[in-house]
Amino acid sequence: MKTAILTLCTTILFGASAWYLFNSNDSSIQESSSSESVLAPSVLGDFLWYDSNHDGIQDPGEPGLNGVRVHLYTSYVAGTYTVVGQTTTNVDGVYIFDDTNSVPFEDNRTYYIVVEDDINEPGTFNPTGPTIPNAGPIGPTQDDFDSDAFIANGGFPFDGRPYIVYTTTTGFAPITNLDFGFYTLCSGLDVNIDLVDEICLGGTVRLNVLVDGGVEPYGYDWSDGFSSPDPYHDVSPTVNTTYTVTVTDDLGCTATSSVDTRVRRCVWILR
Ligand SMILES: [Ca+2]
Ligand SMILES: [Ca+2]
Ligand SMILES: [Ca+2]
Ligand SMILES: [Ca+2]
Repeated sequence: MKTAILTLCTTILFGASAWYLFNSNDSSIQESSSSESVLAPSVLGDFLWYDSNHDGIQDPGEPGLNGVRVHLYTSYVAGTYTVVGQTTTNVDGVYIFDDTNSVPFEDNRTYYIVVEDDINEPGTFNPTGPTIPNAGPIGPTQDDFDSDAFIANGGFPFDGRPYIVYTTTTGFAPITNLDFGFYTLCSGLDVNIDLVDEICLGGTVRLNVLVDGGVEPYGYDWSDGFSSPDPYHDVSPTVNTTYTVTVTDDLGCTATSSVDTRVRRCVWILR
């Protein structure tokens, strides 16, 4: 009696799979029916985007980031990290690690997905950093629409770069909710308060705030507890007082400025 040789081939079309059974007794080939399912290929991904409104959520109209190098690391020896996969985002900002560009994924292994390029706000030279991670309402689809990236800072060879840690389990399935959102850093926001002359005791003076850079609208929070959407604050100090304003722009970036007021008794001469 001859022994049948089982040959299992897999054709991968983004989740659609088929197997083929070769029978050496009669050289026939049996193909699986489309209704039969096998495990989908293991993938890790899949999105880098610019979080225009800095809410940590993938909103309609927010662009994917094209041509960004993404590497996959793992550690086979404690303290040593090896690149085991490399890819580049496509025109839609999508990255995928699978059998074509990484080692086969192992069960119960920790992988580090690292963005290797500096990111600028699309169309500008404004540097960006990772947006708010794990934002949005908790629910079964939260991870499909949030960002998961932090800046690495743990003795990794990729310290200082955006990264996501993911540990596989057994029966590993496609994972496409490991996403990197970026927003513009706050370096451009500058705040000053106009110089103030001496104030007569009992008088009022307007502190005017000048803001440069950042993204409107701004909010103004003062050291005496006053908050306003307007760039001024009318004050009536009775003693010399330092006022500090903290300006917050629409991206959540902040900048501060202070001014000293000097109070004196004024003598009014009536004629
Ligand atoms: Ca957003
Ligand atoms: Ca998340
Ligand atoms: Ca996510
Ligand atoms: Ca995703």
